[in-house]
Amino acid sequence: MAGKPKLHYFNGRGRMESIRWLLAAAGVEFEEKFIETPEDWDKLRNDGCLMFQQVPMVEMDGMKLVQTRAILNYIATKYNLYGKDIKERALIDMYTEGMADLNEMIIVLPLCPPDQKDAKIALIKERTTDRYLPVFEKVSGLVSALGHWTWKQGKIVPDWHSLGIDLHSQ
Ligand SMILES: N[C@@H](CCC(=O)N[C@@H](CS)C(=O)NCC(=O)O)C(=O)O
Repeated sequence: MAGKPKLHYFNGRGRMESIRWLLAAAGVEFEEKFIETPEDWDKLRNDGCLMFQQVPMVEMDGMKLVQTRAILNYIATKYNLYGKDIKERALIDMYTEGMADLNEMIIVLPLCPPDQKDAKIALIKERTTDRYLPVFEKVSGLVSALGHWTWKQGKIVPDWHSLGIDLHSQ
C-alpha cells in the first residue's frame, strides 16, 4: 500500500492550506515536513526535487508534485471531488479560482511595504465582503468548506484574526 502523502511547506497556512483541506475532505491522512530553517530550505532546493524551486511540494504516488493548482487538481480528480462532468468541473474551477484570487491578496500582505499596508488591508476587506463572500452566501452548502469564516444570522462573517489580519492595527 502506498504511504501517506508528504507535504513540504513552511509551518504556516499559505499556499499549502487548501491542499490540507482537500486531503482532509477526501479523508486522506498526510504527513508534514516543515521548512524551519534556511538550511532546510537550501537542502530542499538543492535536492533537485522542486521543479521551479518553489513550494508547496507534495510527495504522493511516486511523484513530487508542485504548483498548487496542479496538486489540487490531481487530488480532486483522484478522490472523485472534481465534479461529475465538465460543466460541474467548470463551476468548481470558477469558485476555487475566485478563492485563489482572494487568498493571493492575503498571502502577499506580509511582503507589502509598511506605508501601503493599511490600504491593502482595506482593499482585502472590501473585496472579501463585497465581491467574494456574497457569491458563497448563495451556495451555503459550500460554507462548511471555508475554514476561516463563520455563519452568523444568514451571513458569512470572516474571521479576520485567523486570516492573519489584525483589526486593531487599523
Ligand atoms: N505558482 C506557484 C507559486 C509558488 C510560490 O510562490 N511559492 C513560494 C512560497 S509560498 C515560494 O516557494 N517562493 C520561493 C521562490 O519563488 O523562490 C504555486 O501556486 O504553487
